[in-house]
Amino acid sequence: MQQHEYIELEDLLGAHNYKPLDVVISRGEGVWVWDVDGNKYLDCLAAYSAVNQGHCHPKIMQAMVKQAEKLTLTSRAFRNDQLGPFYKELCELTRSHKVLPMNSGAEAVETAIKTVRKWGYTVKGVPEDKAEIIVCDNNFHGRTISIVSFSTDENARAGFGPFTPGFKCIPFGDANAFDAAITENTVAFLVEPIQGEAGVMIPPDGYLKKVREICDRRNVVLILDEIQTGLGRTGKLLAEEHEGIEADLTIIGKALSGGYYPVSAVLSNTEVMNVLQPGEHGSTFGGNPLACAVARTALKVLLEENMVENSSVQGEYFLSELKKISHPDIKEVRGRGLMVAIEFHPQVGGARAYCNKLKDEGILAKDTHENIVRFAPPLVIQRDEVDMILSAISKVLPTS
Ligand code: IF1
Repeated sequence: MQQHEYIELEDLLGAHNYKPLDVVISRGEGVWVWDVDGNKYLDCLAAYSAVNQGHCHPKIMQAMVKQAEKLTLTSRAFRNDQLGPFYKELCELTRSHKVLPMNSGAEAVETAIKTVRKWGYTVKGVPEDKAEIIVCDNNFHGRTISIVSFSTDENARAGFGPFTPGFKCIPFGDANAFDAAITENTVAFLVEPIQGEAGVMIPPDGYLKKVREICDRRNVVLILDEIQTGLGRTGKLLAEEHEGIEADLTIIGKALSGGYYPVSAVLSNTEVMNVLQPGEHGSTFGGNPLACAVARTALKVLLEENMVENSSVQGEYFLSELKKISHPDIKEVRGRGLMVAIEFHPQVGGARAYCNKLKDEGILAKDTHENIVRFAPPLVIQRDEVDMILSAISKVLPTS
């Protein structure tokens, strides 16, 4: 089949809930992907940070095949020989006490919401059905009805009501606004350490430290959504480390499987998760042996191959070089580790046009919120490959 035939099939038979770039990818390896015509691209999206370990990491693939030949799914009605070791390795790595394994990121976010509500009623003493969770403007935590109920992005929520109550939105990055928004019914604060979809929005230094102190003082559970920022993306294993704090609940997903399988988890380093009793929550595939085997190896290679350190080193280089580019179209460049963004001035006509030009230069990147292009390549990227991104960016910026 020709590239256009794949595109026509997708457009004819698929729901139009995405508007992808017209590139039909058929193979991936490390930071590289190839389309059906054999054109090679450097992947600067890494499947929204689900492929931090690089496309088709051989060791994760081997772990998946080995486990798939033995046992894939038992349901949690029985135990299996991968779940306990997965819990142990994940808890040791993240200094957590407990893990609740799920599949998609949104499911893990919903799990955290259910858990803190129950904690509010059974431990904090909030009246039944009165629990409030504070979230931030321009948040992105997934696409379920309850999650889009607290989205401030009309694109994500319009037409999907009625919505789930019990959420309050405050400005991101403002610790005083958080303190002022807390009531006696507030059970938790759910926030991304860096807002990804919003366009790599980095809060002021000390923000999360202040939020941590307020949560301690006001008996509010701090939930950090590290589904995108976690597992090395920002140059630390978890983005919370940049502020030297620990969340009460941490949500991870995406790169937890290196892109091989939907694996997510809620990590708890306090007693919050103990409120859940048998039969109160679960999922058919949550914690299945294949997911656990894949995740164990995905975590192992992340550490063994120093991907977190590489994210910090290459990210610092990438950002420092980007900051040297002075061009009237560029409003700001920002980032932490290999979570980087270029914000263009509105009058340049949208970042999508830049993504199409970058594609012609062999770089795949994704625009967000009209004027921002995100660059989040796999954490295995090397200096010469970062230089290829930089040279492509310089090429596509019109000579003033
Ligand atoms: C799409 C965005 C990114 C996430 C954070 C939870 C989830 C995500 C911080 C839910 C998922 C994905 C979803 C995907 C595109 C992508 C995305 F553009 F939508 F916002 F990365 F920025 N918390 N993000 O980033 O995890 O249920 O998807 O496993 O929906 O188009 P999920």
